[in-house]
Amino acid sequence: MGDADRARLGVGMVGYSFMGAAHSQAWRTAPRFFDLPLRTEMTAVVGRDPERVAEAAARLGWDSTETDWHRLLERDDVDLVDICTPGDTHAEIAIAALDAGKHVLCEKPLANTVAEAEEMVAAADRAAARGVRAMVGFTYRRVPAIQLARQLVADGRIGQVRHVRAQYLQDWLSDPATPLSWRMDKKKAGSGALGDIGAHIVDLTQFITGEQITGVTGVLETFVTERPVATEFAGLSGTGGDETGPVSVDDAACFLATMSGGGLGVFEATRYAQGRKNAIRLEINGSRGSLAFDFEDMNVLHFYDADESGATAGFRRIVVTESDHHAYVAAWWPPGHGLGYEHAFTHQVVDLVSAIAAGDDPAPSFADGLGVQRVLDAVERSAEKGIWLDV
Ligand code: SOE
Repeated sequence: MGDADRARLGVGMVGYSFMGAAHSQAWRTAPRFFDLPLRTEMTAVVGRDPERVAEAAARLGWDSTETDWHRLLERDDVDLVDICTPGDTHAEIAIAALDAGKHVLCEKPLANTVAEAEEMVAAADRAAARGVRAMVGFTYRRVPAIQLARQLVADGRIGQVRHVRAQYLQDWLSDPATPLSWRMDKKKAGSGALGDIGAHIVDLTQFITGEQITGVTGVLETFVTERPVATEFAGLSGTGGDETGPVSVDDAACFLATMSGGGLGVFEATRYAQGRKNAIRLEINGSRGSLAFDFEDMNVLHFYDADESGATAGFRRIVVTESDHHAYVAAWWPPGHGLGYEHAFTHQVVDLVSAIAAGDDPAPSFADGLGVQRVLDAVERSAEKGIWLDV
């Protein structure tokens, strides 16, 4: 399709740090590798400091800057607001944007509380009635191996799900000298490892199995309760001075879960797994087979088919890079050449833009985000009380 045939979709992004950079890369790359149904433009990026946002715009490829996100809602050349800010701002920006008729892509977790997430779902429902779309950014759904895992479960290849073992392991807080950032501040982030990375494995579990988590019992732990105040912080690292401040969120979260299909889940999210940088490890055991995935080897899915027997039966290592068979792969490289962290963000843009053009509600929806929020909330309440709780 030629550019002239496509309607324009102007994007305004709020925030330009780690997630903002990942989203910028996706907005830049998606139209270059995929035949998008709309002509996306990186219209404006928002940040409070005029010099820093100007530098970010030049570096990340945005056409203009604003220092107040409200301005995006007044601009006719902005059709979609992409929210890459800490969780305490999600509800206010998303609801205002949707009510102003702008499509919204919101980083995960959807909100800091269930109440905020419920208001966001109400705003998304109001907007959908006017053809305005909302999506929450659980990007790992768009890893080709995860898509294949979901397909195999849907096709009945592992039968009834009995066990889910889900871990999200990082180690960037292992050093007590790593300074404070918004991610360690409950007011800004809502929770720690639980909401930041635990949210991903909750979403992936529900996405792959097509089931819901129905009950949980959890424990949360903060191993280092006081850290240096940051003099600078970017991404997941920074430097601190002599002054220290409190860590008000969990460093690690572990919980057991019951699933709607009758299976059991064991979940672990931590920022203290030395040596594990971004290990999302999933193993699903069903009545007919098993699946295993590790994001640190993200182009591979392991599949065990219990119907096979004999000397060669065993886990099969599937390299998920075949353009004829694996989601998104055809737009990229020849077989075996592999994708990385940023590709899932590009796929997210592709799916969102396609849904907007088709007049469909994109997934994961704000309602999906609320579902995850309810699980996180139940884990927190259960950990506080030391009891089992229904979601
Ligand atoms: C930090 O733990 C983080 O950046 C998460 O916030 C992201 O969602 C994940 O993709 C990578 O790790």
